[in-house]
Amino acid sequence: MKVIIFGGDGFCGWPTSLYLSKLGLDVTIVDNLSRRKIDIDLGINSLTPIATIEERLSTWKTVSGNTINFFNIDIAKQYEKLLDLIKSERPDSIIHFAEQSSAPFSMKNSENKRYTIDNNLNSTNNLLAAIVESGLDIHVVHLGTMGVYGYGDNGMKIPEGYLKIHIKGENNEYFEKEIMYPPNPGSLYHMTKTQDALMFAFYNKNNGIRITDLHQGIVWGTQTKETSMDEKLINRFMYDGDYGTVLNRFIMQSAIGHALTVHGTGGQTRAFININDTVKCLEIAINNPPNNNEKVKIFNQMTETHKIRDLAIMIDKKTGCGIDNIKNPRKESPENDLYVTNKHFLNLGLTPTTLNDNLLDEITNIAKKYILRCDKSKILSNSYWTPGNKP
Ligand code: NAD
Ligand code: USQ
Repeated sequence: MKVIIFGGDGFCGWPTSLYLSKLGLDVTIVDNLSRRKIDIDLGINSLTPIATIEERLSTWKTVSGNTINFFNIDIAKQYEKLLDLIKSERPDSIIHFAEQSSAPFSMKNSENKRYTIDNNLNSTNNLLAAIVESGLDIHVVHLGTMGVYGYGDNGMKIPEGYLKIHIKGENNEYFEKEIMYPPNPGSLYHMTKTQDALMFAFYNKNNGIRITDLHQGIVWGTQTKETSMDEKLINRFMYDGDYGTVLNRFIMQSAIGHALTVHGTGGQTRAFININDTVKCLEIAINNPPNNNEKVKIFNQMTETHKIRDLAIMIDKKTGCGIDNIKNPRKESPENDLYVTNKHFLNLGLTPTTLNDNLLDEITNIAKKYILRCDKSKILSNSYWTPGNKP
């Protein structure tokens, strides 16, 4: 099977590319390396030392014998290059990770707001338009987010994408309808994912493109079996206030004895998945495409839910680093529950990696190992959803 991975140099895309290459798939990466440029612009860095894309690919060739091709294309801007690539490569599947991926970055200032909308929506639309223009039957697998649903719905379990509703008619009769779950984004980044979902529904209805949209929770962890094969293959680990996600941030903070930066009371419940399960989910998704004429498949790609304060208590108990309840820089519910259905992936063979199994390993083998690379001045988030959220 031939697969192009858009955003294959990123935190989720890189381990997925190696995993699928190891399985024997013909893998091509497309990435404009914008994530590396943003690191330079923000003066931040991965805790783990990231090799250049050229070093990554040549090391992979040496350790695995497999070649991964790479094309530096900005898919939001370079439409003709994108189209030519799709026409010449003729992939069976395209995995689409290539979007600005941080909620705090998207809310930091108007430049970032405009960049995030422009980059993410044009990336997705260009990809879909190019598939239509190529005339090829390509399965698109997109990385969406759990945040399209908002978090928590008065105890109701969040379904996988679609909701059956009953509407009361004029004569008190009830009409049944299936709709997309109402979008409720909490940041401009999350909003781009809700707009992506609408584009998928349209191109699927109008052009019959086969699409799987994965509503992924917060990814934690760093290494997979493949990225551990050589230090030049190591995966990215962000801990800064823009790109570091909560659990990896807490893991790093605990390693340096920094009190855990819990926003508000930490009553927010979120969905999580380990990076090793992410790559497995991508394998499952490309092996189970929708049929022609099937509507967009939506899978919830998460394995467990936790309240942020419970995570902090768990890590504090293991490491004694302490907890700091700071004023929440975001506009979000101070408390929410979250019940999520994820039966599609479980039924297709996903065996979840749990936090309890791997948390301490991650603190010891990654955070403590690279502790000297940590820039403590980048830990606190300085992106505020509204001026009122400033401390
Ligand atoms: P990342 O920022 O590390 O990776 C994204 C990659 O896409 C980067 O390498 C970047 O250079 C590339 N890219 C961005 N815009 C591009 C463009 N216009 N053309 C070509 N390449 C471009 O992010 P990640 O954490 O690996 O996330 C991957 C995807 O999964 C994103 O769409 C993100 O929204 C989604 N996601 C991530 C998480 C998470 O916790 N990391 C959770 C849910 C969903
Ligand atoms: N939080 C803290 N302390 C911190 C950092 C975060 O309490 O130091 C809190 C936030 O206020 C929020 C929660 O932890 O309530 C999650 O924050 P996060 O930064 O880990 O996650 P988020 O901004 O939602 O974004 C991440 C990824 C994004 C993905 C999303 C999945 O960056 O790409 O789409 O997780 S989800 O959250 O399920 O929508």
